[in-house]
Amino acid sequence: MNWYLGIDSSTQGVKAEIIDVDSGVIAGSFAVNFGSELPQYNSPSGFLPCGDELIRRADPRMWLDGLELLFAKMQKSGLPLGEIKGISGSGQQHGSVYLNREFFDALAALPAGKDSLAKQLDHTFSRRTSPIWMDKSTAAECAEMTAEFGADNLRNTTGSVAIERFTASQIRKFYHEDAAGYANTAVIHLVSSFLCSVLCGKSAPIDYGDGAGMNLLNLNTLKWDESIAEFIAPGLLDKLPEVTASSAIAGGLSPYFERYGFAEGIPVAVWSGDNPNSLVGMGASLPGTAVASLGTSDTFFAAMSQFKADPDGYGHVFGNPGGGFMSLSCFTNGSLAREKVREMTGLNWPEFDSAAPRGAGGKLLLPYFEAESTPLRLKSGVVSNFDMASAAPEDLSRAIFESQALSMKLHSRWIGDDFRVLRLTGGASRSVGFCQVLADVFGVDTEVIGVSNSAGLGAALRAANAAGGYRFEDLYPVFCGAVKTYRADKSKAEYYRKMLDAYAELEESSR
Ligand code: XUL
Repeated sequence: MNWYLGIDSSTQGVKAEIIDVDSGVIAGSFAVNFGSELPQYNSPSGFLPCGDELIRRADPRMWLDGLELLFAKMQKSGLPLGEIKGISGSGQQHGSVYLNREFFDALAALPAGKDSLAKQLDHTFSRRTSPIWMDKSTAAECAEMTAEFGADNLRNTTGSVAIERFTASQIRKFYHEDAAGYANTAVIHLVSSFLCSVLCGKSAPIDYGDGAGMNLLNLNTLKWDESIAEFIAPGLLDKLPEVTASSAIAGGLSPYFERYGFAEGIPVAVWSGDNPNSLVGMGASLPGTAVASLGTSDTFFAAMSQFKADPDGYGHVFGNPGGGFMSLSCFTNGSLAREKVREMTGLNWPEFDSAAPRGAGGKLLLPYFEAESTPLRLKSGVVSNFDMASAAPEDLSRAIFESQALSMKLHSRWIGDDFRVLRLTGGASRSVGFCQVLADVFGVDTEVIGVSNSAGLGAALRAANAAGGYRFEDLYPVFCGAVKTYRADKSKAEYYRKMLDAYAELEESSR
């Protein structure tokens, strides 16, 4: 049996996908929810409640207990975990874990200890809580980074302008607020490399995929940028793990995990961030396929062979686990906005979804029900070129679908439009009306993928690739097939060309 395990440590819980590459099936899926299954961490949504809504931190011991609970569930299922030939994983991006110099010995001593991972590593945290990607409290540090290096320079070096949730500004804030805690820190890991270290029983490297979400990795050289690191905090370069390709093997599985039935020493491939893993899980790491993940927020990402940054500064560039780079743009007002507009119509979802083709064209809205990240709008405020209050329900349905698709197209032009297929995932990929509009606006066939945990599947596929030598192009048709295809209606190409200009003008007028 050739089984490979992908672990996905996300904001609200940790999941596992075991793939069987011989039969081409998912042999097992498991999940732990932090809020309901680890209530002692008082983190119902995966982070510690905080009066300041800009601050979002989590207790890293919760991730360790979550991992062990997950392994216990897998063992209890009776699946032959000893058959697993390799492991990799996915971590929520940007979050950081601060460890003192005792971390290294404590990792090596894990197998001999009787206690849980969280107990054995408890004394190794030099910062008790980890800032996660939802934290927006580092505006001052981002301003300092921009003043020092310039937005364009940061973007062309690290792939992104200075971003609050990215790790560099978070490290600088920690250094400013707790210089002694920073001095006591021997190594700073990402969520991904921290958990990989625990699996291997030694400090693991950060991969290019997740490392690029730190504002510290020079994407031209694929090395830590010394001048940025030194500016962020003194001696930071010495506290960063090595950086490496996503296909590298970090080490063998620590004998600690034999207690769950895993075979000792099986290869553990370096972990990556959830978005780079999703690129693989969506079967999109090879150029030619773009992905729109349609959730509360929408994200749009695609493989890029050459590094180039978004000239407007909204998009990000990360390493692509399949080689080269990937783009990522986040649209805050995704399902959040679709839902608000639906509520205005009084229709239920199926009615709202099917109404769009009957709506009048030419109606556009900027759906900023909340502050938006692409394009950056710090304050909420919906803008439209028609009277939304008196509009017919079908007009509103068409307007929101077309506007969101046009915004995605406009803000993904910087990556080039050489993709032939757009793959969709997330809740709104069940919306027939929206999927058809996306196909027509982009002018490419649009496929819905039947994978619900693309990050976990991507990690399992990466394990099969790195540890088993399987090629992504052979794995994709087996594990990432489309369940539905929407053909682009080419007769609408001219209309959408004009609408794209109209949308760009409306957006410009809202600055
Ligand atoms: C990407 C980002 C989120 C997290 C979510 O930049 O912040 O997608 O990775 O887990």
